[in-house]
Amino acid sequence: MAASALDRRYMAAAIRLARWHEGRTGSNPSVATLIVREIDGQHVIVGRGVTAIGGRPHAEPQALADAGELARGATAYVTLEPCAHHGRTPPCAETLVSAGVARVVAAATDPDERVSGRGYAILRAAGIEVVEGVLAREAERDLAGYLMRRTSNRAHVTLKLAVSANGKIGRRDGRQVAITGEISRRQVHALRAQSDVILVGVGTAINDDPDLTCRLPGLEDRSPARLVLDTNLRLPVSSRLAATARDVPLWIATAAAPDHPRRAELAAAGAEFLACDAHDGRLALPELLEDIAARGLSTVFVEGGAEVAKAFLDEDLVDRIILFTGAADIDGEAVNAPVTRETLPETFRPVASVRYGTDQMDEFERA
Ligand code: AOF
Ligand code: ZN
Repeated sequence: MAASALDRRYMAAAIRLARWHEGRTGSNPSVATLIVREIDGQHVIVGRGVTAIGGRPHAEPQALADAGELARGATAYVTLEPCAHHGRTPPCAETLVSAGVARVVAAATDPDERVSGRGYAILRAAGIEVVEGVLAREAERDLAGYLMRRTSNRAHVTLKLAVSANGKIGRRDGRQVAITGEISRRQVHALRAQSDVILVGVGTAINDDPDLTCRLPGLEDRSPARLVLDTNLRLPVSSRLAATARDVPLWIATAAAPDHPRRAELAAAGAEFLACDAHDGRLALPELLEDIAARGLSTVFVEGGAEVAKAFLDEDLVDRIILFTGAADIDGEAVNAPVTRETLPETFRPVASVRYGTDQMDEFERA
């Protein structure tokens, strides 16, 4: 049986549920399961599960435990193919079989080599009807970081840019200027909370002296690691990034010699170092993204500045662009945005466009 409108509706609900633990499941993707059955001619959700904080238990056993005996003969909606490997618990595909579900509707296929296709095979071998690929694109968008890490062994990159109405991202003298408003600022903090790593160049770190934390009420403990690209170790120990390194991880990607004097000072402040190769004074970004992925981290949120944004774009390492466009111009000597809505590479297609007060947010992803 093909997917029905009802299947898409429940899958959409499962995808929303999976977002609940986005960014909090370690190296595991946050996925969700809904158990749905007919009771007195009505479809009812009888079990819900989302990958637990830290990554275990998986979504399926939690949803099945929630449903209890009502799982027998029901339909399970899973945003990712159920796993087929033995971890600390049996494979989720086998748990679904034991619980006696009649049907499994799935969105994305799991590229994990221990799973890929095997989860579905276990279900089918047990006589369960499997419908694959329902709202796959939507689920894959949320799982983009995990899927990129599994298929390409590198972290997924989102580039955030705040651009004035006349296409500038700041003043040339470095003096700070507000481009976007309060609603956009909060959206950026929410985006930070969903990421595994926030990345800036050392120029931005010195000039703006940012915290790069998530300061939304209730989400203060959701700040990811902050990573500074700092070829020659110029980040001052007096910077706010270094001053807060004991509370929120600070990583410095550098090509500086192991005995560089500032290294010991920054290390004493709590910073960690990622050794990088540099070519012409620029850090090797593809290798850095591989390093990040090897640490089990999937998503990098690039917040500037212009040179860093351009370097990621030039090397075709940007997977998603989030462009905030303010209503006002930046007058005088100003820095041109590396991209604007008008000059975006053709490889990007629009996926969302929203007003935040007087600002415009446009989201694009690699086609
Ligand atoms: C599922 N349900 O909720 C999630 C899955 O380290 P482990 O044993 O937890 O396995 C991690 C792998 O489990 C991960 O790479 C992905 O393939 C799968 N994630 N699978 O059935 C879930 N989060
Ligand atoms: Zn599992």
